[in-house]
Amino acid sequence: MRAVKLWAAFVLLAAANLEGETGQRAWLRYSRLDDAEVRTYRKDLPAVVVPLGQGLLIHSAQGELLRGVRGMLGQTLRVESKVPPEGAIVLGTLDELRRAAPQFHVAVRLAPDGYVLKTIYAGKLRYTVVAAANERGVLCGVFALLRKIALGQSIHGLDEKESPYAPIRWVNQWDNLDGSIERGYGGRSIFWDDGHVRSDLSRVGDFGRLLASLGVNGCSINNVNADSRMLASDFIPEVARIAEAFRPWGVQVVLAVDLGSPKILGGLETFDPVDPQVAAWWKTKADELYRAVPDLGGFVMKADSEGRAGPSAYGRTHADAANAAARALAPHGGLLFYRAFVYDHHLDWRNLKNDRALAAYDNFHPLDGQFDSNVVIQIKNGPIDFQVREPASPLFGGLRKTNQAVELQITQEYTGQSRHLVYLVPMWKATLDFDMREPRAGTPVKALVAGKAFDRPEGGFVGVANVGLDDDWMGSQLSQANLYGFGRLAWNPDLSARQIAEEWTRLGFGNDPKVVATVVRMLLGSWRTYENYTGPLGLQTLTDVTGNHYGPAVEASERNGWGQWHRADERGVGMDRTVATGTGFVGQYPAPVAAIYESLANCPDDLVLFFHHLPYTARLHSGKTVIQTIYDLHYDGERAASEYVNDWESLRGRVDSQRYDQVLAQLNYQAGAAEVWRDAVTNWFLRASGIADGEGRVGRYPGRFEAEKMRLEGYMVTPVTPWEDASGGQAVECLEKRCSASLTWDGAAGWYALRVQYFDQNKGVSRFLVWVGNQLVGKWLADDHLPAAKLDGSSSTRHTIAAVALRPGDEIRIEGVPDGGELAAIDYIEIQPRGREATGTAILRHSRAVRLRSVFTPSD
Ligand code: GCV
Repeated sequence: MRAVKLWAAFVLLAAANLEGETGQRAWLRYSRLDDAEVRTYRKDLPAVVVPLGQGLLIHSAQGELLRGVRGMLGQTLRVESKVPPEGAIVLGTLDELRRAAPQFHVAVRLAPDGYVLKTIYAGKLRYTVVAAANERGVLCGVFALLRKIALGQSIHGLDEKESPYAPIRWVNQWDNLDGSIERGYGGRSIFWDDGHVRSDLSRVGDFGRLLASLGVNGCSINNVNADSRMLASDFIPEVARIAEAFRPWGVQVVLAVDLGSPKILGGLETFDPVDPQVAAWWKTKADELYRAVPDLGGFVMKADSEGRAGPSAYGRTHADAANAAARALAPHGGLLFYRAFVYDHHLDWRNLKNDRALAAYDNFHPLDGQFDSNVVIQIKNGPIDFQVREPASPLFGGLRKTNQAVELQITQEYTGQSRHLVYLVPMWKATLDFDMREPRAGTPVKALVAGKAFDRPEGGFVGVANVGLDDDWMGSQLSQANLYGFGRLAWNPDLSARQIAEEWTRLGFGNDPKVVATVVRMLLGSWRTYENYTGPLGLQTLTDVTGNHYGPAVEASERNGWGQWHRADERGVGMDRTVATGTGFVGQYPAPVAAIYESLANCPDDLVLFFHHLPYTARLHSGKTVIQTIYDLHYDGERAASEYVNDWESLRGRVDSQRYDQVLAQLNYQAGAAEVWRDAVTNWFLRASGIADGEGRVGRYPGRFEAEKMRLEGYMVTPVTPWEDASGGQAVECLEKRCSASLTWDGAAGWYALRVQYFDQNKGVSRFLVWVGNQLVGKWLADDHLPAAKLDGSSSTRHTIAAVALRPGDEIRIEGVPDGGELAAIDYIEIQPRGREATGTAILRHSRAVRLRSVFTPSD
């Protein structure tokens, strides 16, 4: 009986919490806990809070504590300025605490930003102490205390001490001053609009709070492809406003700067970094900046990369360039981050020894020891560019006398652009935990970047966040897990991917065990799923590397200077990077690591085609051939993606309706996109290799009718480029006002799902109507915002009509009504017996059906 009552209470409470949420509060929702938990925490938490000192961050910590306790426990703490003769929560730096409450005897050694949470008894009185080496640490401690409450952890007898793993925990934003964000998927810039700082910076404050809750202590506010205007004197007050919005959260502003600034902006004749005039310009500029923003974190610089100005213009080194700006920052305590993402994008692909992967190490290893002590080399996790899987960059092991930081990409550029669920923490862990065996075995990359391995003064973690003004910050609710995960890993890279996923799910969606188990399972499998259908075995993301980096395009990374090659041809696939016969990249690793990658016997299957060129018939460690593995993994990936829809549907009623619907629509889209990827890549390799799929799937699609083979009225057949992005390599497009494509059903009578694969270009909103005989059975708008103007795998998407009764002889007719430059193009229709179409049901029920009612007039 008691269990029934508890269950009923849980359901009621859950229902009360299920009204729509936008996602803007992210993991700081502070939703009301259930009554039993409220009772426990009210008992364990004193009623009074005592902030020690007048500091801005102490004030934020106090405010946050009040806000969190009010939200989760429904009570308002009393604020006192002195430790009272009753239990209290005491917040302060260790120095303040020693002064105000010497009787507490809190004596610990903490790194900057580290904190202690401690329950202290004075007679019968119980105090909860949040103390830290500095004010930011106090704020971190308060967020940690609130997190414990939200996660349902005991705060009864606290005795915890935490210090961050590394001093640098920064995010970069690639925001342009016009308000766009390079590789940003969560809307327009929170900082800039139309060439100026936004008048309303409330989202900057909100973002600062999210970052502070994770212990992130710096944020660069403009694109690394930097506009030199950032440093203009009349622009500095705009930067100062952003710094002001971040300041209460202890987040330091960082600027991306252009090495060419002394010439472009300063009017000098040169930007040669060793020219004394140039050095003087940097110094004057830094002094000016620090007068306006005394807590500026420093600069980040992209030079000699992808067309940016660089020291090579004057025959100088990267060390010359970095040191010139770093010396101007040094007197103010500022850091200069110099990006190791330097490579020649005009490489000759015909030369089999050329390899972009070599570039970072080749450029920076010889300069080890020549950088000033406030320079940090910012190194992407892998040697290429944020691909779906890369080995750890060998440069992490190649710098002994230079500070370094790892650059991880939170924004999902090559990993589905927030439209595909990809939880990146396992990928980052694979790099951070990788044993570089330098200087000795047992040296993970995280220890190298944190400066622990070679005792460097600076080091740590940088994440390219690219949040935007969208309510959900990232362009999708589930992508927030990556921002959360970055921050948690930057604080403590020893946390497991599961631990972080579980924390994030509980904080974001509550403690319902089914929600937690389901979401965590989806998150943890999602990288592998995406990798399987986009580029397994180390092939990297098989996408358009010189374009939108989104849909399938197997050959796009071949035969161009950008160098993301896989060298697939009719005999085999993979990039030979061995020392013995390839580009020699393997030789950049310390010898024990090189021994793993150089030999086929040791090289893990996951990276085998990154390091070796193999015939399609070669057998992997798994015992399967290369080609069969490519086929199988793409089918596995597509199947796993379609199962996410069912997984998520099982949470209906347990997650608030707004986020439930948004995530469901996203997962439905992903399931369709995964099939586009699967078909594109497997057909490409079938054509290249001439070797059939042992399971007979590739090239055979029962129930699929190509649009180009249907009866067409007005529709014209058109080739699709690349050919693998459309079934049969062709589609039909409508150059008239209205066109139709029809077929006569000659299958058995029964219930069927009709799945229309069409193209939703971003040039208009075309309409589609599906008729069976004279009956309209489906209609929708092509109104998604996919990153594609042309017909290809990026614009290809699907609409499913869940259950239609068909009889032999029925005419099925798809009508398309173009709009703007969008030509209502169709690839094919698939007719599947109902029951094999679980994902389609969901589309109709949850995403489109609702919209259809409002956008079509009854006469349609
Ligand atoms: C900011 C990749 C991205 C670019 C990005 C660059 C970089 O090439 O596609 O958009 O530019 O990396 O990290 O500098």
